[in-house]
Amino acid sequence: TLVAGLFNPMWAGAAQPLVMGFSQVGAESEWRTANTASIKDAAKKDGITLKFADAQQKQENQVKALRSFIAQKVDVIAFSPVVESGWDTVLREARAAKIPVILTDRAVSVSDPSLYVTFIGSDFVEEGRKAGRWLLDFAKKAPNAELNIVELQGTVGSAPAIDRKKGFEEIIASNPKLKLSRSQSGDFTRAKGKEVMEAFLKAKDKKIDVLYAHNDDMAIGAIQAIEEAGLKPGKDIIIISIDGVKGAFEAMVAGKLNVTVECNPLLGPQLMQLARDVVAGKPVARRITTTEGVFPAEVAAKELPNRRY
Ligand code: GZL
Repeated sequence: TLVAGLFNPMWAGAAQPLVMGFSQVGAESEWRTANTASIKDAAKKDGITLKFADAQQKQENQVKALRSFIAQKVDVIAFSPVVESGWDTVLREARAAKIPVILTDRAVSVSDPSLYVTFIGSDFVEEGRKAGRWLLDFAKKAPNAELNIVELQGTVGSAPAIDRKKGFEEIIASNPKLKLSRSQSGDFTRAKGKEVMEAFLKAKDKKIDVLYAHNDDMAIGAIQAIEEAGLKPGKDIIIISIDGVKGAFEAMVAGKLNVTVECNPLLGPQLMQLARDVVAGKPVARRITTTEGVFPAEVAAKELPNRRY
C-alpha cells in the first residue's frame, strides 16, 4: 500500500478535478436548453466534474438538489433560482458546510447577501426597458393611436418576470397612449403562452394592438393562438419579446414577430472560470452582467446565421 500510495495522483501534485454541483431551473424554453448546453460543454472543456440536476421548474427540487450537493461535499455550488424567495435556510446550510455558492442567470432575495459569493446574469430590468423603448419609438409612427397592450409574464415570482415587467412599465409610463390592459403568467413556456393568449383573444373586450412577452417561447406560442384566431401576428398585433433564440429570428424572418431583446444564455465558460477563482479564494466581483443587444425584424435575416443559440 505504501508503494501504491506513492503513486496517488494527489501526492504527484495532480490536482483533483474541481467538483461543481449545478441546480438548473428546468427545460422550459429554448433559452434554457442553450444555457444547459453551455454549462455542460464548458465543464467538460474545463475538466470540471459537473453534478447536474434539472428541477422541472420546482423550487423544492432545487432545494433537494442543493442539499444533495452539500451531502456530497462538492467544492462549489452554482444554481439558477427558479424564484427569488425561499433560499435562506438551504444557503445557510451550504455556508455551514463551507461550500461557496454562485448564482447564475436569476437572482435571489435573501436576508444576508453574504449567503452567495457572486451573481452572473443579465440585467432584466434593462431588458424590460429596451422592450419599452422599442415600443415608444414604434408608437411615434402612429402618434394619435391609443395602443392596447397585453403582457405574457414569465414564471410568477422569478427575477426575470418581476424585473422585465418593472423595466417595461417604467419606460411606457412616459406615453399615456400606451395602455397595459391585461397581464398574466405564461410560465416561460410555448404551451402556456398559447393558452393565455387564447384567453386574452377570447375576452374580446378591447382590440389588442400589442403583445409584450417576457420570453420568445411564450411569444411563439401566442403567435399560434393569434393565427388560429384569424389574425396576422406581427401586423394586426405587434409582438415584442425577449431572449433572442433562433425561433424568434425565424418568426421575425416570417414577419410574425417585430423585435426580440437579447438575453445571453451562454454563461458556461465564465461560470467555470468564476468557480475556479472562487474555490482558489481569489476575489471576484459580486455582480457580473452579460452584454446584450436588441434585434428588430429588419435585421433578422442578416443576423440569423450568426446566432449561437
Ligand atoms: C433569463 C432566464 C429566462 C429566459 C426564459 O435569464 O431566466 O428563463 O428568459 C427562461 O426563456 O425560461
